[in-house]
Formats: sequence, structure tokens, C-alpha cells
Amino acid sequence: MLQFFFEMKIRMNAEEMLLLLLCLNVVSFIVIAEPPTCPANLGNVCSDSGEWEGEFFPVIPKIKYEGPSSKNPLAYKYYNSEEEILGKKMKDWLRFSVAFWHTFRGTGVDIFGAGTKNWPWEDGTNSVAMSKRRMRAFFEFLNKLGVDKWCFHDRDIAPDGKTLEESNANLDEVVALAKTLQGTRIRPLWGTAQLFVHPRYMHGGATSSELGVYAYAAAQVKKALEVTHYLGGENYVFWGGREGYQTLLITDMERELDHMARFLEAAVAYKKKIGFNGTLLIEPKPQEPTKHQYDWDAATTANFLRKYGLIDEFKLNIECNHATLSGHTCHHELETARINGLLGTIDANSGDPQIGWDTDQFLTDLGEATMVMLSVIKNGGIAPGGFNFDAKLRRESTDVEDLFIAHIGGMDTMARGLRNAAKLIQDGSLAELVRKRYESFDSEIGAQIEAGKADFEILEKKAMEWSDPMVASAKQELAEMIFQSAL
Ligand code: XUL
Ligand code: CO
Repeated sequence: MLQFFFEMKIRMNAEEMLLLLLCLNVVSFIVIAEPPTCPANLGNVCSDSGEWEGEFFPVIPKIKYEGPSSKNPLAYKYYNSEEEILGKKMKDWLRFSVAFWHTFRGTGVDIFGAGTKNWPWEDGTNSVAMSKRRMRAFFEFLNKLGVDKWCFHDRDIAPDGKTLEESNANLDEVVALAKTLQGTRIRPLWGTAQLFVHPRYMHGGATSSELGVYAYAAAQVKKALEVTHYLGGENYVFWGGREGYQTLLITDMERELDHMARFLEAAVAYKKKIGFNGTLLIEPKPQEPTKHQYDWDAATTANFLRKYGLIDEFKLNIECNHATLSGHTCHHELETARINGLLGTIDANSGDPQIGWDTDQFLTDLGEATMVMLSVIKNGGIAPGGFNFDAKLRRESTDVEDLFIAHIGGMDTMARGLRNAAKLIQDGSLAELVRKRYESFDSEIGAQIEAGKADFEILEKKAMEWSDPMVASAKQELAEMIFQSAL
């Protein structure tokens, strides 16, 4: 190229040269003209068209695995999707998903202050055109992260209309675009209906004291099941944010719980009717926004499902921040779900030890992640469930790249948890401690007890024969030492 310019320069005067350069510039513009871009972090406003198809994150590369020594914030250091851990690829253990609501509808608003995020693709409206543009940005985000699952509420992907028919039409239009953008690789981990923002749901949806609201909620869930099925979703979640009460003085709790069960029965019937084979899940949470939410924790929810004969139709979506709000660890909730055959999927996030509410932070605690993965491995994985980042940026994090960094950090933490848990399992010392602790039950009489064949008379005879038993140390500190050594 340089040689070419050099020869031309000898033959041309300055004006001719300038003309040539201008022409070349025009030609190169025509040849390499790309769809308009919407650069991140430059404060630009994108084109107004909802059909705008430019690149939303031109300065963000496709996120790759670079290994633990990498200092690149836009690279995975521990999540190596194709690497096998305990006979399964990391991507198949972890099955990551991005939550549409936090990542693309979160504005940073809190009860004391306005939103802080000024994403360049947002135009300040809640129009269908804006929803479609946002959906394009979302899928570019997923593709750049290399994540192939997503979770959504009906009303965060498309705006409410003036009537139910209009809301459904809005949803259909946005969902049709999402279906195209999903291609063959991406599918919803789960969909759900948002039954908590609109004032009509102030007393709940399925547990509202108003019949009209019960019917409206049913219609909304019906449609959300249909679109989740249409998009190839693998699960459907019920989070009953307002299915609870503020005071028992005005609440017929028995009637509300009966209504909730009838509502869920109808959802099961409709799921079968439309041929949706995805798993239905309940996401426990003790309170917030209600003072008392009926799906308090895994054990309460399991009891509800058993009482109403729904135990075989549902599993649980365990959220770590909800677990701590109910006074448990995430590990406890996962184990409770697992031993009841109810471990379905996980909302991977964490709270703050000093703050008493649902802060929905990305999980970054290695000990916590390792315990979570111990449960998941014991369960043989959680497919068709996965790890959905029900987590949001802090209000003070306002760069577009923070959206990427937060997910990369969350994914790497879970990946480290998986690696650590695998180390502990392969090492076997923890399992050996547990085995030894219960080994007295491996005896003949122990087996009789576990088979339900040892009555009190038999046991009394044994107690007299053995006299006062020797009781071994629990070795908790040793267990903690072994656990820490894997982190
Ligand atoms: C709220 C929460 C929800 C559900 C889906 O605390 O976790 O976002 O995950 O409705
Ligand atoms: Co959640």
C-alpha cells in the first residue's frame, strides 16, 4: 500500500492527491459501513429506532477463559466451560443464566434515591420499541459472556398494556423477537409472571382477597406459561412475593393457602394441556415485600406441597439471599431441598451480613460457593435447573462494563466453588469423618433401627446390656480445617 502511494505521489500534484484520498475514504466508508453502534461508557444515545440493530457493547470483547494468572477483568480466570470436573463439563455443572430484570431493568433506584444507571441504549420510555431494542442489547450481552440461558418476568421484557389483551399482544411482539435472537443456542432457564409490581396485586395474586385479582393472576400465569413454552424454556418459577400477609387480624390464612394450592393445581393442569414438559418450581422467601410470605423456606414449602398433594409436580428454586433472610444458610436450604427430592434450580446471589434485607448481590464468597457446590454435586447436578444470577449491580456501579465484570466475578466464584468441592470429594477426608461419626449405626442393631424394625423394648434391652455408651468427639474443628484447605 505504501509503495502504491509513493508512486502515485510522484505522478500527482497535491490537489489530485487530496481528491484521491477523499474518494478512497468515501469508498472505504461504503465498503466497511457497519450497522450503527451504541458505544458503551461514552454517554452516547443510540438511534431512536426500536429496530436498530447496531452493536451495543463495541468496546467489550467476547469473554474468554485466560486462567488464574490473568489480571484481565474481562476474562474468566476459573470458569473454563469445556473443562471436565468429576466427569462432567463445567458448563454442565453450572448451567449459568442471566436474570433479565436485574441486569437490563435495574436502574439503581432505592427507597431514598433515583436511578443511577444511564445505559446508552435506554431512551427513558417503556415502549414496545424500547423493549425490543433492550432485548437486542440483552442477547449481545449473553453472547459476549458465552452464557446460553436467561430468566425473565413477563412484565420486565414487555410493557403492561391498558388491557390484558394489549399486554399479551405487547408480550407476543417482544417474545417473537427474543425467539429469533435466541437462535439454536440460547433458551430460557425459566420464565415467570410478575405478580407483585402492579397495584392490583397489593393483596397478592393467588392469595388475594379479591376474586377478580385471582382470575387476572391466573390469566397472566397462563400466558407466561405459554411464552416460556414457546421460547423452549426448561422450567417455570413461582415466586410469591405478595402471597402472604401483613397482619393475621384481617387474614383468613387457611382460605388463602387453599386458594394458592388451587391456583398451582390449575397451573399444573394447564402446563400438561399445552404440552410444556418443563419443571414447575416454587422459590421460597420468608418476607419482603410481605411481612410473612407463605413460602417461608424450603421446609415450609415442602410441607405445603405435601399437604395439597403437589409434591410430585413441583421442585424448589433456592435463592441464597432468601435462605439467609429465613435464618438459614444457603447450604441448609439446598440440603433440605435435596433430601426431600426437591432441589430444582438455584438463584445464585448473596446478602450482606450487616444488612437485614434482600440485597441481591453477586455471590463472591468462596466458602459459601464451595458449600453450595457440595450440595449440587451430591445431587448429581441440577439439570434441568441451573445457576441464575438473581443479582444486581450496586447502586454506585454505573459503567456498562460493570455489568460484565459482575457476572464474570459471579461465574468465576461458582467455578472455584465447583473446583474446591471436587477437591474435597476426591480427597475423601470429610466424607470419612462423616462415615466414622455414624459408624455405630452400621451394626446389626443400627440396620434394624434404620429399617424401622427396632422397637423400644429391643432398644431398652440393648441399653441395659451395653450400659453407659462412650461418646466420640464430633471433630468440628478438624472438619473446618479440611474444608478451609480446599479453598
Ligand atoms: C425476589 C426474587 C425474584 C424471583 C423471581 O426476591 O428473587 O426476582 O427470583 O420472581
Ligand atoms: Co430470586
